[in-house]
Amino acid sequence: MKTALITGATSGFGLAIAEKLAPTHKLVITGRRKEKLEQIAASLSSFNPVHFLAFDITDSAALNKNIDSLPEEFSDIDILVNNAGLALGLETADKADLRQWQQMIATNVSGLVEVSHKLLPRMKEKNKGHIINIGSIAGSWPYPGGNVYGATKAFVAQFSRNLRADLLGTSIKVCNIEPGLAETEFSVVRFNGDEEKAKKVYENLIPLYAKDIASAVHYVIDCPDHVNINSMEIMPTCQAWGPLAVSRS
Ligand code: NDP
Ligand code: 8X3
Repeated sequence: MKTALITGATSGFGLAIAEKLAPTHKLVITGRRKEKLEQIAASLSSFNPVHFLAFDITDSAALNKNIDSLPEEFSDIDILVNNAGLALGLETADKADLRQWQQMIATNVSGLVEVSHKLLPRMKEKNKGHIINIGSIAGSWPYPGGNVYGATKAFVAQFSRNLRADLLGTSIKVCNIEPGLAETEFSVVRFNGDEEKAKKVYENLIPLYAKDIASAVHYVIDCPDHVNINSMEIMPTCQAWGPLAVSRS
């Protein structure tokens, strides 16, 4: 049975991906909220063994210590879902909080890179593995206030493609999933716990739900060995591009 490690599995996409994979995979789930991880692990271990690691992905020492502590049964990671991430704020660049920018870079870029760097050598040694990064449409399509968040996801898109280039000739697969508007804890986090403001983002529309992204991950994993889905951009039907903006005097 394959083992999947899912970062950021305490809510949203990561939790839905864990629920989707639990019946057919051993799981390692991670996040900062230990109590949530405990509950989720207890519930999903009715299917197959689940191990949780509670650590902050921006803390390099904690990341290394936790991954190094994996019991033998879970140490061979076949599928890495690099999902942990966040957007903070929606201010234009001149008004943005520098610490929020730094936190997004530390989580969405440095954390993702470090977990990948940690697990790749073993995958290469075994010549097997699948890295699924959770990017965003914000990595391709700019919007006001997206500044550093979108830039972190553009990094994830190019990192995914460059991993493919480096891994050519191996059996290791890489995919970047790029969701659009999806209702999770994402906007509550972005707006610093303001639930009312977050709710408005999804008002009078049908967004993507976490289970939609879990189905996409399941599809990507289920493809035959010779098929690599490089990227998958997913929007709710109610979302599309508008015209480029112009400023008139
Ligand atoms: P949620 O806020 O529901 O989930 C985010 C997850 O990331 C949580 O499990 C959280 O766990 C974890 N996380 C955040 N910071 C850290 C950290 N420093 N260390 C460890 N874990 C961390 O949002 P989503 O499910 O929506 O987001 C998942 C991914 O999807 C993110 O990368 C996001 O950018 C991306 N995305 C989201 C979209 C959306 O509209 N919802 C659209 C496109 C992409 P904990 O708090 O326990 O640490
Ligand atoms: C989340 C999607 O468009 O709100 O990555 O940035 S968006």
